[in-house]
Amino acid sequence: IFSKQSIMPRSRSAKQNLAASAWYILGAGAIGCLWAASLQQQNIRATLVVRDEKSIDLYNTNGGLSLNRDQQTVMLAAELVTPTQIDQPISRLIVATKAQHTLEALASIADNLADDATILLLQNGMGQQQAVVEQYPSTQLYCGISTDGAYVASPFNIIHAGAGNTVIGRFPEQLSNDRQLTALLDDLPNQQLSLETSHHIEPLLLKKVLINTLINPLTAVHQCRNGDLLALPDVYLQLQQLAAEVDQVTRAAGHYHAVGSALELAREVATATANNRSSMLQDRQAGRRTEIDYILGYFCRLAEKNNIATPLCDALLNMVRQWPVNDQA
Ligand code: KPL
Repeated sequence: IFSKQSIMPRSRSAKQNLAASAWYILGAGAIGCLWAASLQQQNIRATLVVRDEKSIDLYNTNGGLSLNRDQQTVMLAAELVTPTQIDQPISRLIVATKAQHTLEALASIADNLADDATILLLQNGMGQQQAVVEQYPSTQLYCGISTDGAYVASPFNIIHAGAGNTVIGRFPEQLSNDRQLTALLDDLPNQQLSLETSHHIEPLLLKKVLINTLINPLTAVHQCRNGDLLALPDVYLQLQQLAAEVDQVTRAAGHYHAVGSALELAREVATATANNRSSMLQDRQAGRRTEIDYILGYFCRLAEKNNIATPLCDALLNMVRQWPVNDQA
């Protein structure tokens, strides 16, 4: 592979950054590669942890990590390792796997994970955050909620199609962590990506999972784009029923004030992302396991806890869980 120096001339402060310990990244999908590339562009070391040598071969064949942004393609050299090749303590870790793979991915590098490591989860879904807190209680956990649109055109070729922003906050929320949050942002690709901090990440996570609950399963079931949820009358009827069930759940759980009317939220997002194929639709069409248990499943568990009947939520959950999965996908 080419040397990093030939790709990116470094500034003095960049050299200092490169001397700092690397961010390790679990999950070499669109978001993991986008962040690896953006970190490298900002001269912050990034090491992608991949499952096996096959991924390293694919990376080498591609000649590195290619990022297309604003109609320009840059080639970058991230480091790639498999879990068994890691020979240093990991003090900074980004998890960009699918929600359901979080614990398994963390377990693969747990021997190297520093007790007080900073972990940043860049994922959809709800439930995995609490699981990480319970299994790795002495780490510093942060969550990022992103509206960046990125996809993998082919292995290690990433298209950053829609520049969004990422809001990052401590999980569980903590008072007066201003300095830590600001320091974290300085250590992240804040010149390449639009990053913000929040002291109240939990309502934002809830809102995001609510959006995904309303949009993703229905678009995946009907194999339609987000905007079709409003345009197709039969599908819109289901969206209304789903939203009514979700409102009952958020009211009973005391979250309604934080998230508001589900139908309004769904209409707003389906309009703004009308042409998108939701991530769950993409997973279904590619034969990948979906994140349903951490999206709609989260609301079904909340409904059960609060004794609310949610027939449509339950039916959709069962239906999506049964889709065939190709483990090679
Ligand atoms: O986050 C999304 C997803 O597809 O997972 C939305 C916001 C629904 C956009 O497609």
